[in-house]
Amino acid sequence: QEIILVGVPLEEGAPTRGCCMGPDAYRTAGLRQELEAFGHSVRDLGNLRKEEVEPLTCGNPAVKNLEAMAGWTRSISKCSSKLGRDPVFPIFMGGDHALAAGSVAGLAEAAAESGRPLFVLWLDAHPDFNTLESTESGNLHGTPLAFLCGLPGFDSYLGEPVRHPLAPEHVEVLGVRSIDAKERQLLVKAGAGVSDMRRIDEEGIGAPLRQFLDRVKRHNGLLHVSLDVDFLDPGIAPAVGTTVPGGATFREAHLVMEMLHDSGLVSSLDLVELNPFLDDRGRTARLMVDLVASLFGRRVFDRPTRSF
Ligand code: DIR
Ligand code: MN
Ligand code: MN
Ligand code: MN
Repeated sequence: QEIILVGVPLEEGAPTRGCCMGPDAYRTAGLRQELEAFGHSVRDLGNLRKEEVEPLTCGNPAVKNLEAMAGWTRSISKCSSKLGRDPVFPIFMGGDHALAAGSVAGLAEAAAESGRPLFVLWLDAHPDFNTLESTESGNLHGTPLAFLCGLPGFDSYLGEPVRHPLAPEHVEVLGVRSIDAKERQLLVKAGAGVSDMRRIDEEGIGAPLRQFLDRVKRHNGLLHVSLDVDFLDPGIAPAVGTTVPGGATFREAHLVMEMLHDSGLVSSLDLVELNPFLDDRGRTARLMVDLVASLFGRRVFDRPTRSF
């Protein structure tokens, strides 16, 4: 299956500038060459641009860059709904996590036509489950998952409500260690799956992931993975504006990617929140490329097939 790289130089959702350089950092770190080296065919479509939109306002004065958010969501979702209908594997190279509002909205449309349910694995220190009303920071990268689950108040993003909201029970947020009070209420009420760091410490990161993958498999689902750099511990991945201590280790992160590969279920990927301006000689970008390699089958030894 051909891998399609799409650059999305969006940075208006994050509090710190610099995510606009993310797509080129992945190119410089050799994402394409790494995948080609073990036999995948890769096409890089270059970078998307945001659409111009009508003037937009909302009731919460804290909200920042709403028009940019809407312009990006519309252009990204058009691209991703097209790619979702093709027999390709899209990788969206961000850009901050606001990107996922567009990538997943478009993929959800394509999935609805295919008749298969779309599942989403959100690898992140944060659940990104704020609404335009609940957000205190006003940074819209904290909102895409609430938007995608169909919470109210987001009509400005696409100019209409999201057409195919995710079923919250088809969502798993893995790695959470920072949440806002109202965001927690919204997330619990919606009933999306969450595995926080406490659960990962007690059970190991493989247990919640295996349960989720079993569910995807039983439903014959498509699986989108949205990987936020801050899922990783800041000690190994400093290039992100919103570091939170206590993140996934090198080995946990690779295990997640290897299990995802073995499941054969993953159909699309976001790489988000990389801020090359904050990196240390490119090591975060290179780690992200290595994680993608694990997701696409790089391994030390083959394993006996496990039935997921
Ligand atoms: C916080 C932080 N919940 C917010 N969110 C972040 O601003 O809404 N998401 N950093 O990645
Ligand atoms: Mn995020
Ligand atoms: Mn995050
Ligand atoms: Mn179901």
